[in-house]
Order: sequence, then structure tokens, then C-alpha cells
Amino acid sequence: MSGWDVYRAAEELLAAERQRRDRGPITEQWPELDLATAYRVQDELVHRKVAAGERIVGVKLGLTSRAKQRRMGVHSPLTAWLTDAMVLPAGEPVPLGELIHPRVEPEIVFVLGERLAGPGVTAASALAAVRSVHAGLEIIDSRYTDFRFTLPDVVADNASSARLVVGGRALAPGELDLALEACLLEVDGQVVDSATGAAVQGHPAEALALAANSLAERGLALEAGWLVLTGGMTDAVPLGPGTCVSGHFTHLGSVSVQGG
Ligand code: 0L1
Ligand code: MG
Repeated sequence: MSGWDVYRAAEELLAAERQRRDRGPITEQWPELDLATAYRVQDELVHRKVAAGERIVGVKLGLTSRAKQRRMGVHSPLTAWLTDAMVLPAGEPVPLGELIHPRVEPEIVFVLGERLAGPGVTAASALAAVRSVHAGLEIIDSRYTDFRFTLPDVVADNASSARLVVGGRALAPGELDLALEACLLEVDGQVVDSATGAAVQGHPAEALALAANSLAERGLALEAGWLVLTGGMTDAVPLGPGTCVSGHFTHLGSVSVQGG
């Protein structure tokens, strides 16, 4: 017996987050942790956040681009939960005092106009459920030392979720070609990376369909009004005190964060 279960794993990951203390991968102590159990840890963790007053506002996909998969050494996309406590109003500094070792990555964000339930969701049917598309920046903050993890580890850790900012410009999905939508990632005014929406599973709507179909395997669905972060388009960059990170998108506009 390893002494580990879903409840202990959720408790330890939440403690690491609250105490700003990174730790080794859970699979080093609990090698039997499989993917299905890791999603149960993730659900338990968010259940505890909801019990403490947070509200689920959407879902994120992680590791949907090759850039992210290569960097993290994990080659399968995943889903995780977003709560209202993670949403940072535009212009507000990122509270570095509440985070361990934050990194920032640019994302294409959907707001759903309709409920989207798998199985069988296609990119086209997914896009039909979208009310608006936005530029976004996700601030990730793995609870694991050096962002070193296996797929079950990162799933259990709610995919390193920490904060997010959604750009103010809202376009209807028909107003732009999301595969061609480009983003320049800047740190303190210097371009450090770039990608188009095609980096995300070939098309961000494919990522949205993947989220709906994966949730369906657990009897869950995406709800109307929810945010969906489709996954980092480029590798993430570290966010230090005073560092300004911006994503400049062709049609979706710009969104910036500053370490505070
Ligand atoms: O959008 C993403 O690909 C985030 C993945 C979360 C895992 C990580 O990079 O820490
Ligand atoms: Mg992300």
C-alpha cells in the first residue's frame, strides 16, 4: 500500500498552491496514479475550491500545440477546470506574491453561446456553439518543481492553472479564420515567439471539440456562457516582478499582463 488516494493527492496539491511551495511529481510517490484517477484528483481539487466559495467559469485545454508538448515532454492534450478566482481583470498586475514560478502563454479563447456536449462533436458543430472569440493570456504555475511532470501528474494538478486574462475585443467565429490568426508574443517590448491558431490541434475549434468529447467520457459537458482556453500557442515565458508580457493578435487585438 502506498498510502496515497484521490483525497490525499488533492489535499497535497492544494496545500502546495496555498503555501506557494513547489514539490516533486506525485507519481514519484504514487507510481500507480493512472490518467482516470488523475482526473478524479483534479475533480476533487476543484470540488474543494467550489466548497470554499469559487465558481466554475469554464474549461481549459493544455498541451494542444506541438510547441508545448515538446517543451513539457508530454505528448497528449488534456482538460482542466477554470474558476472565477483565476480570472484577472485586464490591467490588474499578476499577484506574484500568491504564485510559485508563473509563466505566461498566449491562447485563443472561446465564450460559448450554447451548451456543448459530446460524444461526436466536430470542429464545425463546436464552432456553431461559440458566441465570441477573444485573445487571451494564461498564467500557468505548476505546483511541481521546474514544471517537471508526467501526464497524470499535470492532470491531477489541474494543468498548472493559476490566472488568466481575456482580451476585451470580441469577434464572432465567422469574422476571422482562426487557423490563420497570428500571435506575436512580446516580453518587455521584444518579440520572443510567434504562432498561428493552426498550432492548436490544426484549428482551435478542433481543440474545443476535443474538450467536449473528452468531458463526455466522464459524463460532463461544456455549459453556455463558459470560457474555453484552447491551449498555449507557443512555449510559455517566465513572469518576474515588473515583466510585461503581451500577445498581439492579427484580428483579436492585444492583451498584456505585468508581474506585480
Ligand atoms: O495551454 C497549455 O498548453 C498549458 C498546459 C499546462 C501544462 C503546463 O505547461 O504547465
Ligand atoms: Mg494554457
